[in-house]
Amino acid sequence: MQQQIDWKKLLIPYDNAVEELKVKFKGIRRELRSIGEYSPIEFVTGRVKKVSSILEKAEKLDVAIEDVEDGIEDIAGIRIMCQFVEDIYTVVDYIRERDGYDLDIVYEKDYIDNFKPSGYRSYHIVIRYPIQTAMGPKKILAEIQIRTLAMNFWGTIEHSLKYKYKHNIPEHVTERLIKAADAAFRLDQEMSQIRHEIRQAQKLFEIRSNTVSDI
Ligand code: 0O2
Repeated sequence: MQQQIDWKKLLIPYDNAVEELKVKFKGIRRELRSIGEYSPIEFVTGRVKKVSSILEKAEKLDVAIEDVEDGIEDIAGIRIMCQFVEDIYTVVDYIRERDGYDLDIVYEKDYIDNFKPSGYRSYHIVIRYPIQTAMGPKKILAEIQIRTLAMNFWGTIEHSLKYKYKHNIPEHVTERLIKAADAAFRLDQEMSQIRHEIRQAQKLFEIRSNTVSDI
């Protein structure tokens, strides 16, 4: 007989993990900017998967409901957005440096070098993250997705189209999406070529804004 799951209770540590991880990565940005350094992190978001999505994914992956905590790696997920592709790998290095300290890396998936047939690009790191619960310490799985703003723009739109078409996006839309993913990646490559100029301009603009707000 299928075990009754208390989803509210099960998801509390995941909620806490998402909040903690968001604070930690936003903290890196705040720290770097406060000392006048460039931050490879533009912004951070996070979410806990909805129960309906957990159940859907469990069915897709053939994971028993009582095994979802081990079988589904992205119940807790955070997304780190970067300006440039190079920044993604800087953030990956930050995370690798933390391996064994406040998180354990389980594995990494580079969907930038190996983009998906859909056109999806992003860097994924699955971690085990220690969390303190009222019942004691617990290590949960979480997925960190690191991507550029352009990759995020594409991913968000494709995700909503998948939702609209219930995963059966019409062929002509799929073809457009693949072209759009390539165009977004070309935009990232073009921006990378002039990233030093962009960064200098942003720094100047920031100094000017700070001076104006000081008046
Ligand atoms: P949600 O709503 O974002 O949580 P696979 O079976 O190998 O294709 P798998 O096992 O689900 O993929 O794991 P993977 O590759 O790590 O992908 C997990 C998450 O990456 C997805 O979660 C999405 O957030 C994102 N993702 C992966 N592929 C695509 C894609 O083609 N398009 C978009 N927009 N996002 C993608 P969920 O559970 O699918 O959705």
